[in-house]
Amino acid sequence: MIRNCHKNQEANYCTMVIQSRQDGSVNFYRNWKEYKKGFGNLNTEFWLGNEQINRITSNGSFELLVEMTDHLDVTKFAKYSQSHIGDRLTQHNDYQFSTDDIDNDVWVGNCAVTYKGGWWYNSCYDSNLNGLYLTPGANDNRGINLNTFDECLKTTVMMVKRAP
Ligand SMILES: [Ca+2]
Repeated sequence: MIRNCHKNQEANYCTMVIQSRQDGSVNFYRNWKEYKKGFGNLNTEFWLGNEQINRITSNGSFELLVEMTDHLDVTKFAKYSQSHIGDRLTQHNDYQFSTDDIDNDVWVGNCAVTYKGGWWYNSCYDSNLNGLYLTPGANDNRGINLNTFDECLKTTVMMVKRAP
């Protein structure tokens, strides 16, 4: 499940799935230790773990691909490139990872507590893919959000694609 090889029209490539939200069956409001080790169920929802994500992304170039659907079943993809060898996803854009018990954001409060997730908050977010799993129309910014969607999201899959 974690390692998926996709065939698309451009090329064959393998990706490592690092996060999946599908149905709200797993609680993502967790502490630093749990985000470090990873949690959830590989068949439904999970966070692979910052330790493993660091290992995957600390050596060489990679791309982060995110596939998302909202509650109207609109699907979008986002792609983030990371070309600097040694940069780590968990320090993406110099935004440090934060959880309810470890506050590394630059805001005076703790974004992870306010927005109920573990994430690369700054002050506080453009995305919140580990936020609360909410029902449609919840109008609640603690949900699973990306700035390009009006509504909270129904599903997300975050994938790391290593450069060849
Ligand atoms: Ca803070």
